[in-house]
Amino acid sequence: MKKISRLPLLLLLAGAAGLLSPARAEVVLADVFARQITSLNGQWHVIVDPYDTGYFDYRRQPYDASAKISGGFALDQHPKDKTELVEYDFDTSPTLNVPGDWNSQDRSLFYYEGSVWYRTKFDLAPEANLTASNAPALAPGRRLFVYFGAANYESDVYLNGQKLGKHLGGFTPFAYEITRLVQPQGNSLVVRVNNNRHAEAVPTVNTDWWNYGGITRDVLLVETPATFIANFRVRLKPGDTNIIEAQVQLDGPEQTPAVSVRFPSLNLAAEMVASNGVASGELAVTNLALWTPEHPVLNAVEIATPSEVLKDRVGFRTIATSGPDIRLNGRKVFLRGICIHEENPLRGGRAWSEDDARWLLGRARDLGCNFVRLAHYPHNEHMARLADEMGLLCWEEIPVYWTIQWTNAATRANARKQLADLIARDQNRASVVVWSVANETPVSDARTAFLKSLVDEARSLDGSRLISAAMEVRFETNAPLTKIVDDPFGEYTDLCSFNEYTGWYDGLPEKIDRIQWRIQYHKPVIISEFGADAQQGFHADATTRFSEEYQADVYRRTLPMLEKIAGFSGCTPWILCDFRSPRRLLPGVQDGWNLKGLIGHNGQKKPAFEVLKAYYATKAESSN
Ligand code: GCB
Repeated sequence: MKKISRLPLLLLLAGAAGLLSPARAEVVLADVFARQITSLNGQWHVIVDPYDTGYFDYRRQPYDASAKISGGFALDQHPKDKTELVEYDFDTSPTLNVPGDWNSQDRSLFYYEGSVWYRTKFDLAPEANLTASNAPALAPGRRLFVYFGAANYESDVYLNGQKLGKHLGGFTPFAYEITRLVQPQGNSLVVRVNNNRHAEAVPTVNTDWWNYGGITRDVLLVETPATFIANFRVRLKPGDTNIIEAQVQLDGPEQTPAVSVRFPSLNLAAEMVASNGVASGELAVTNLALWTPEHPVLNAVEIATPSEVLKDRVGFRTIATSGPDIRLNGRKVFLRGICIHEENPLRGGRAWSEDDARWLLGRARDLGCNFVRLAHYPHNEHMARLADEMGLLCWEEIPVYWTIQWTNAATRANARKQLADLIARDQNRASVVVWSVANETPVSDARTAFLKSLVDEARSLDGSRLISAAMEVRFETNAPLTKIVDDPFGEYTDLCSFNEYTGWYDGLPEKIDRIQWRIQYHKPVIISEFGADAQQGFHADATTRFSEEYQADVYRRTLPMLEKIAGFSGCTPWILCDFRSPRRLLPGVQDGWNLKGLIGHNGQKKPAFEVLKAYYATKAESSN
């Protein structure tokens, strides 16, 4: 059992316990690593439950259908005596590390899709400090939350036998209040994580990446005052680089407290008063050093209420398009990018830690990138935070991938929530310049209406970034050498981005040299994918599939072909590293890996890495 020292007392101006909102609704807790947190990461006991025995009774009715849970693993029971029948036991069950996907931790779970129950126990107070068994777990007026960075895909969360909530979506954070449920000692936190694929889900059943299941990111206890800063946004006022706009969102009974926003190193501060739990203000600034990939200037910021100070480091920059150009701080920029999956090929499995992020972004840096596409779902928060520090622009994306149930209202609500939660988490990251709402979706009216609603949502939540999606290219059968980009959805995006696989899915590499382009949009063109599979270390001539020579040839021919496109403003070839995919089954070659990485799954670079690196070096030089 984890022992956690008593959370410190703090005098508060507001927050009678009786006014606190009840647990069970999801709560926004942005900038979570800067808060008063206690990690619940570590070994959790797990029960692999392919039949959902712990969730449903034998009539297939969920045990948690009513407020009082009627049975099942959520109760984390032990027999009271030798006569009682209890057919599970977390204490004697094996353990898995949290964070971590189950697939890469236990060979028998490699292909597993279904439910796994996780349980950890924690104390808030060491035994010696307890004077009575009913001693309060928390100091008066304090609130406590349990926060999950992500769990894939469906999570049912229970504390001490009470349901906190159900979360859908494998890549965005969620948190629940546990103020009234938490005990000084012996708390049982149980999570059923289910990664079954569903047609109506986001993503749907068909993807070209591994369906890693489990609690894949940090789990934290977060303590706050009664009224706390749920989120904040500081950014340049659109159209004016001499004004910083600040907005602070509070959660709690105090709706009108004083709120200050300070930038100590800039000698700037604004005092505001919240109204209905939201405070807004502006700070005039002169000669602000803007964030750029070359000089990623981050400024300390402190958001304060009478009961709390939340700190962060933020950069300021502008991003806009002008006809076929992308302008960063008003200067034309070429995006030297690469796609990245959230996977650490060396360790195997989902990437989640700051070290993983450092490794992945470090390799992008080696390649000469100033841009990364974090495909195809929200990556962990460390990625954008580190990109802020390293000066890497980011494209962030939600898993609206290939086919989705375009007319299903629940699917649309799910996609919108994932988008909103991503924006809420990363809206203060200067590195993030693109919100992408989809990848390679088939053209239809229903799909375009679905995606348009996501664009509207992104613009209403954050109109300060570019909105995009990876679209597809087509050609007429009588003119296979003319590639056409005329997807009607391109009307609604700021960038004209598309994936293009001439030389791999379409013909041999020599075809690349003969391609002409017909692009309907007068917008910056970003090639969001191109590439070819290569087995690291396999050598042959440049027409032999899966050889390093073939892949390098595709890169050598594609780059000059892209230069012919009017408005060509950048690319993110597919992909930095080989990654696991259950669709890639060629024995002895793929064996469950998509081999389009510029780095193999042994960490070795393939020759195409150097081809792209040399190209990016010339692009970097010509932009100086
Ligand atoms: C694509 C998809 C990407 C695949 C890639 C491939 O167009 O967007 O998810 O992994 O092609 O390797 O086929």
